[in-house]
Amino acid sequence: MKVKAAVAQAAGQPLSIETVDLEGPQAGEVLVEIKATGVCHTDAYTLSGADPEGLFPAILGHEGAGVVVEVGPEVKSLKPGDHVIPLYVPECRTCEYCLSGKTNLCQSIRVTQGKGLMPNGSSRFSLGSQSLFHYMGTSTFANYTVVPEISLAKIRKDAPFDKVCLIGCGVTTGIGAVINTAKVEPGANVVVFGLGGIGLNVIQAARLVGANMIIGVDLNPAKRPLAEKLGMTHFVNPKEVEGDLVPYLVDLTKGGADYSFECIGNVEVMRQALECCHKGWGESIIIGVAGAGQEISTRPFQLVTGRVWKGTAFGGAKGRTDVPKIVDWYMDGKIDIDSLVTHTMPLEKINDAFDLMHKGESIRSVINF
Ligand code: NAD
Ligand code: AHE
Ligand code: ZN
Repeated sequence: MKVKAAVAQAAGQPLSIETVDLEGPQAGEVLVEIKATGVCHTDAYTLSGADPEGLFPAILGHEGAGVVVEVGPEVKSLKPGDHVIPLYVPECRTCEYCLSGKTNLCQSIRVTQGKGLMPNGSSRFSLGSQSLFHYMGTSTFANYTVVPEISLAKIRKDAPFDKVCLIGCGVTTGIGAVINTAKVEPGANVVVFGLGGIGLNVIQAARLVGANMIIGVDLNPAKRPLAEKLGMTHFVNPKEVEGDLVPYLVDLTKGGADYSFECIGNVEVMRQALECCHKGWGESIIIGVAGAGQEISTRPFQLVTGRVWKGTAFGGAKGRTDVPKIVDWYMDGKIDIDSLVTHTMPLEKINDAFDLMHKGESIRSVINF
């Protein structure tokens, strides 16, 4: 079938809106009509050329929601008409990782997903004679996409696509990092570096679990009002701090953060996030994605004296199990997604979403198809 898609032809170039060909779903695959998709910083990261797994030409996008149109052979859990959120971390429920009880990182299709291909090693998208790569197993910057069955969370039908699409990445990542990865307890002091789509969800989850101080750190003061609305108790702009940021944060928290979260992708900030943690027990969670070749460093003494460095992908959430519950939380008014959608636009304007992100003017732009 012919579908409308934003194609990333090459690193560093704007997306081009094209009519591309999409083959029907093969065994274990599902054709989904995408109704809405958010634009996450990771899409910009891959488009920039900084992603070692970045492939071009590709159809990016991994924060979508839509409706099942057709299922391929052997698909058992979904049928046409079901409402779904595509998952860049699948949940097969049979691999060693899924069965371990220790991780959400299902590995059953990770190799082909990282190569921009469906599990059988081929692409469903093409433009003329050129095959196009899938992205993160989701490719939501198209009005129709083909996704493996194990990469789809079935959600309730009354949830609005243009809001719950953010549960496909930003919301689940930030909330899950607090609840699943850090397991922040009531009364904890939390420092959040980066107040974008991810950091704001860390903040609203920290409030939800009853954290005490929720300190937001961002170079952009325009991020402050929404962060306060979602639960931030203190704002720190590193440009306004006299001297080093780390001792400033240790003083502010009277000994250091119980938990810190890096939601930027900056390896220097990752070090600050670890080192502002409380001696003996403070845990720092890396969420931000750093560019190819970049590395983190600290004095090993920081870890010897009890600080803990962790990372999290998709907030440690098992998508098919946890995403429908997070949709319920939104529908029950427990979490705020509406405030995070600062801009909406049609697919034709998707490059504006990247411009707004780079200028620091948006939290999430949502593309409505
Ligand atoms: P965003 O662009 O919306 O937000 C980033 C924020 O960081 C901005 O508010 C910006 O002003 C601030 N910032 C930049 N440099 C800073 C600095 N040196 N000090 C303080 N603040 C600074 O991005 P986002 O969509 O929220 O994504 C954040 C990061 O999380 C990205 O690296 C993204 O790739 C990553 N991410 C990871 C996962 C995961 O599963 N681990 C999921 C989604 C996104
Ligand atoms: N491909 C990059 C890493 C990108 C990355 O870390 N992706 C996160 C999700 S970011 C969503 O906005 C993730 O889930 N990673 C786990 C995984 O298996 O990809 C690289 O460095 O190669
Ligand atoms: Zn994302």
